[in-house]
Amino acid sequence: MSASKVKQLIQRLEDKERRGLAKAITFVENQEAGVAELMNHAYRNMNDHALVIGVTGPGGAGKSTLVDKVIKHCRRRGHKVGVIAVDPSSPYTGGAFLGDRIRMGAHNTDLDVFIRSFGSRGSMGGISQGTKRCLYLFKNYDFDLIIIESLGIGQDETEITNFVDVTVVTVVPGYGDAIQIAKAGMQEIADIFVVNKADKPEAEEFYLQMANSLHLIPEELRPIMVKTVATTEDGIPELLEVIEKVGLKQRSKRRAKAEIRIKAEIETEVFNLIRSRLAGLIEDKAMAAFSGQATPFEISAEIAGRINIA
Ligand SMILES: Nc1nc2c(ncn2[C@@H]2O[C@H](COP(=O)(O)OP(=O)(O)OP(=O)(O)O)[C@@H](O)[C@H]2O)c(=O)[nH]1
Ligand SMILES: [Mg+2]
Repeated sequence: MSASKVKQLIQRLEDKERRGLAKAITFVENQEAGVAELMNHAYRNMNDHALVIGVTGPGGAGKSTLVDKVIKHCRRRGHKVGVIAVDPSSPYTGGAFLGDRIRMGAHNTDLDVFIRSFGSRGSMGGISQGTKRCLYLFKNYDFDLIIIESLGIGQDETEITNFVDVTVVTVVPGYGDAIQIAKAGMQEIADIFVVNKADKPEAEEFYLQMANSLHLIPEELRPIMVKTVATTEDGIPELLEVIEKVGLKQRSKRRAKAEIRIKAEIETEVFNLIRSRLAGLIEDKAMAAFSGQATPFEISAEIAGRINIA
């Protein structure tokens, strides 16, 4: 993209124009020239207005249905909502992109709801570079709530907690027992545990089991449990109430989370840059090891030695 086009796009972000946001996301996704300028601008101009919620949990737990109903209830209160849905890029269906678009389709014509789906390809653990950049772009706008839906089953999701104010982990009866959920480390990342599909006959026992296992966690750290039936909207008002309450508390942790997040992000970014720059050199040098001229250890030490840190 030419420099003047990038300037135009930046202007559209400044004007908080919705189509400009869609365009910026596509531009960033395609990694065209000029992305760095746009992202630097977007990062510098982020506002702290929106409460950012992460909704994670195993596939099929009802995350999208839940998010859809949360949007509906937020719109009734006049809140503007942005959604970033990270869906597994399943090789069988080509990704759940369409599924999510259709499920959240009721809001397609509403300008104060902006939904964007991503594949999870290229992500090391739950939240991809694309999602992060998208979040920074969203934060240039006036959304009251930004929701990130991501597929996750525990440990690999710890990263997301530093990008959001409130982490909602969605579980369902039949997914496994409370012990398995504890083993996956889900209660460590959850601020709120949603037991969805509470209409299922086994839900009550599952809920009690979960509540019991959470009792071992000190009260100030213990996730709050909410029962929902996303399809019928049962429990959604209660969930919103809890989100608001937890959100107020969690906003004070923004600085601490930013510190962890920024370090991790720079690390990822630097390693990616170095990796792409060194790819050719490593390929060439590998031939030397292959023909017996040097060992892989000697070659590694030589390449690493080229990076001079004063
Ligand atoms: N019985 C029942 N079914 C539900 C409930 N919530 C969602 N479902 C159904 O569960 C299925 C999966 O729902 P989704 O909202 O797509 O779940 P998801 O967690 O977003 O799925 P992925 O994005 O593929 O991980 C759909 O058929 C929903 O209609 C619920 O509370 N009760
Ligand atoms: Mg979904």
